[in-house]
Amino acid sequence: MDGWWAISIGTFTCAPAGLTCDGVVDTEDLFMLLAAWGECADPGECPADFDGNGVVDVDDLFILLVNWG
Ligand SMILES: [Ca+2]
Repeated sequence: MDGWWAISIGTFTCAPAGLTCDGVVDTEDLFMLLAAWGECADPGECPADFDGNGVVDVDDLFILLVNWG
């Protein structure tokens, strides 16, 4: 489990699971994740797909919630 977690974090220049890059994971990031929910049209341009599996789903939501705050 540590493997995919580290790879996911390594792709970000912001805080882990911080989609707005404002230094905090909050409702704005949650709304961005929900807006991107489902299959990624372009997996290379899918920042809410934290685990990199090509789909924004409950696993990515869990990662966001773990990094909340
Ligand atoms: Ca995913």
